Amino acid sequence: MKIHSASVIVTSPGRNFVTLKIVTDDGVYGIGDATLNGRELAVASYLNDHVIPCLIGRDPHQIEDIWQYLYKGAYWRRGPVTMAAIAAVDTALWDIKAKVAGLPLYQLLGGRSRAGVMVYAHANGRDVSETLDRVGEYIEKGYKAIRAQSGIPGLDGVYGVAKGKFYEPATKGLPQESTWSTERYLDFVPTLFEALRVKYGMEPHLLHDVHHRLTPIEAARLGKALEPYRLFWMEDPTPAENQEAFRLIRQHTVTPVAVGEVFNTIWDCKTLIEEQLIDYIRASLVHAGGITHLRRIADLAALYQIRTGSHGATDLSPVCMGAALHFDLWVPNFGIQEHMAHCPETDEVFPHAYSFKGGYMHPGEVPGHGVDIDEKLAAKYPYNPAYLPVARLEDGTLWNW
Ligand code: KDG
Ligand code: MG
Repeated sequence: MKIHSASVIVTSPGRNFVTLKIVTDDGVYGIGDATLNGRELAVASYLNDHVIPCLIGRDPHQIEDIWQYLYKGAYWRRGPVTMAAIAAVDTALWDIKAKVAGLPLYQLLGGRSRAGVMVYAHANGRDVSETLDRVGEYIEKGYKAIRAQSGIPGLDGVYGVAKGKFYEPATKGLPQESTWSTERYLDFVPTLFEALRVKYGMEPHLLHDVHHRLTPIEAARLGKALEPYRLFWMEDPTPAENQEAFRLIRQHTVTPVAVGEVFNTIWDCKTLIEEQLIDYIRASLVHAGGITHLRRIADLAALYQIRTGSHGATDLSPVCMGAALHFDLWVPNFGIQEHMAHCPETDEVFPHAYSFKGGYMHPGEVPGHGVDIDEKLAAKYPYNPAYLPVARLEDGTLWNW
């Protein structure tokens, strides 16, 4: 069996997605997500101009060799563009292998380790009362775990809070700017979680995303203040380029910490894992080199009782979601999976076998990863340039969004 051709499909059914399709000379095809929010065309070009020519004629079953070839062969290692491109190839090849075997992908990874994949939903509101209502709606729908984000008095746009019906940070035109105040945030967040625990008790798992906004000592203070509300996790408290900074957070608080949605490789989390500075690793299939690399990260994490909690925002396409659910069903040290529902247009372009029931998702039993792309429909939604926002402090200093 040989790789006959490969193509990149860029489509915008509600938001932008980049998808790689690899076709074999037997007519079997596989697809992989290559979406890098706000920088989509860089990955499309990397695939079209540099990766696809190297794939033609190769044996699609040699997933490991192709991964090493693309990683080591480029000479320039790591980075979000390179690793998203490699991830797309890897996911498409696993899809092909599972289709040829006639098995759902999780069976090739070692079979299922659990009955379903616990997912967390996103609840957000302009103020505490609206956020409380949204959390209640997800509890009604059967979710066991919910992330809560709220507007903060005195700040215009806050990360994770929708202006309209759906939260979607990437917008048309140049990047939107919002104002950030750590002081206002730190005073506010414990009041949100206190209200949530008073209303819903201790049972639902509650999560919160700090989105890289704090310094280590501020993160330590927040973690300590949130301890009475027993969060499932506090996410990305401080930018994680400096992995050593988490030592300080760890010394001060027992609130569990989740990090890694912007990571590309095992090297980004080596210290965090080996020194047990985090509790959940959030690296995703699409941004960390596909199944082949994510399972190396998960295996390293398992040595230190760190569990997975993969990124799953709407900018990770249904293709990533489907493949991630197979991974999650298998991975022994699974923790939780993020799931932000896609809009109906996206779901139509990417027909999928995965489903949700009672707080858990299941990838389905069809051969492969169970997600397809309707190319005719995809062509009706041309690329729509959009940027993620930036944040500035009240005095105008550029901050971490
Ligand atoms: O593209 C950026 C988003 O995926 C990110 O802001 C979402 O932080 C995020 C999350 O936890 O889902
Ligand atoms: Mg996040």
